[in-house]
Amino acid sequence: MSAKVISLNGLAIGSKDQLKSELAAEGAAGGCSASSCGSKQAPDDMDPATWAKVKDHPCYSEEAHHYFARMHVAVAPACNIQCNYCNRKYDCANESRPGVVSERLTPEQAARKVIAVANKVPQLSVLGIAGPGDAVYDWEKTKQTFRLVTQQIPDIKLCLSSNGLALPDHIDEIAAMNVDHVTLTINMLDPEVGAQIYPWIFYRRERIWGIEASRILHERQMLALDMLVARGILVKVNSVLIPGINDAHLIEVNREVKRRGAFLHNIMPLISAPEHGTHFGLTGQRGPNAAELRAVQEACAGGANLMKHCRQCRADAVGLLGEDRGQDFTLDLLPEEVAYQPEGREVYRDWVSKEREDRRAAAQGAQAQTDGVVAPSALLVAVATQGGGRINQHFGHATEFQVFEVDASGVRFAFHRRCNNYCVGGVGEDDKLDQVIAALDGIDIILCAKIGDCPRESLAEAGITVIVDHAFDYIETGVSAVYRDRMAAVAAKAQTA
Ligand code: CLF
Ligand code: SF4
Repeated sequence: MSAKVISLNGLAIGSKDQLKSELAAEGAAGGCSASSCGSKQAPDDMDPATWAKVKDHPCYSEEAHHYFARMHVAVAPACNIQCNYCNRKYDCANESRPGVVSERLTPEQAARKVIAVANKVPQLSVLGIAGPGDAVYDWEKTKQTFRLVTQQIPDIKLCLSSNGLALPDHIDEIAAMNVDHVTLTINMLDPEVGAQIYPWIFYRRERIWGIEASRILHERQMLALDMLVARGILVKVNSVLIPGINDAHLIEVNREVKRRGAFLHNIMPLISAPEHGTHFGLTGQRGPNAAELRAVQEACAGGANLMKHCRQCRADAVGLLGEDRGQDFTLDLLPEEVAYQPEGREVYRDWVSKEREDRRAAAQGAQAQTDGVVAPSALLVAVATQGGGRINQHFGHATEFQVFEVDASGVRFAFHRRCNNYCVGGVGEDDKLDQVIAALDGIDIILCAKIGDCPRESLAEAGITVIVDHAFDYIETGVSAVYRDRMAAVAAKAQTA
């Protein structure tokens, strides 16, 4: 562990005691005052070559998303299909949240932006192109961007997102460019289902409508998946869950993409509102609620591994998943010329590699203490974290909580819950607290670095216990400890009853 606290763009790294003293100083300077009222560790079943590909990719490894950042550059506006959940004026809904227009970039502008971000955000490990159209249909711009960036930053991972229709035409170039990760959005196997999602496709210079369009799209998507897998490229399949259209069908999709060798399946909730101007938004097609999403995910158990930590980020997102620093790097803020400075990323990687070993050992130690606990039920523990795999955020500053399920067999990431931060400028706002409590419905315990008396009491009234004793511990260590304490209390109560 490092001997002193280092701050890398807001992520304080150092020993727990050092971080605690930083917190005390910060609290004095304006943290929430008491008076104001989102795959696992290196899996044993993963071969070393695959682990080497995913260990620094925040989307392909749940563990990596605590440490590494991705950035998207919006260089690919053109698309060759129409999805009923997409309005072309907005970001591609396959890999982004519709609603905010991206700043479109030329490949040269994009390369300048990536280098500027790499110099300022040492966590950066992946460059993804996710639209705002289709990164493979708009191939020349995608290819040129990757070429310009890798000339300067050879170790950056390249990631693509596509609907798959054009992908077989570019498979050899994709493989030759060392693209290790490709996301295919596959919402159906059955063209009858597809016809309810896609009105048309543009294929071989022709616009094709209806079931025939979906039949071609399905065949091309399966071909794309097979070709990528055959070349050793890791494929994540994204599926948009559309209640009443493909919810039950996605279980078949999950089984089929597993059979064909997909690495991960990411089932994303449809985001639909009239103001997005999409067909679904305008016709009242709703997205699933959290319980419906979970039910489909649970029904997929035993099939392709599920990604559960997706944040449905924008086509120009920058930063750790769950944060978006895109507004810090808009074109007008970039220098005209920028040279890559590799030192920050190198120092950070060295630190991460030591920290990971330490965290893994701590998690194993915590689990060893938990072994033998008789568990009447699992607990859901929400963690306020700003990265690094630690419990290191004030309750009032959290704009999302990562929720872990824990029982006697271990600690697992379950899902995340978003909210508006309760505390602004050191003052908590009651109406925001009500929203945060609603967002945390069903949670048993919150672990955070600090909280005021007022929100703690309101949360207790809602049946949620807040614990700060594990501030700056690793998440697994803190979650395991509160689980053991809770189970010990349950056992003691049973004995006295
Ligand atoms: Fe981007 Fe997608 Fe690559 Fe990740 S996002 S192209 S695989 S680098 Fe990640 Fe964002 Fe979810 Fe996508 S959290 S929307 S899964
Ligand atoms: Fe929109 Fe992406 Fe679908 Fe194309 S593939 S229509 S850009 S959501």
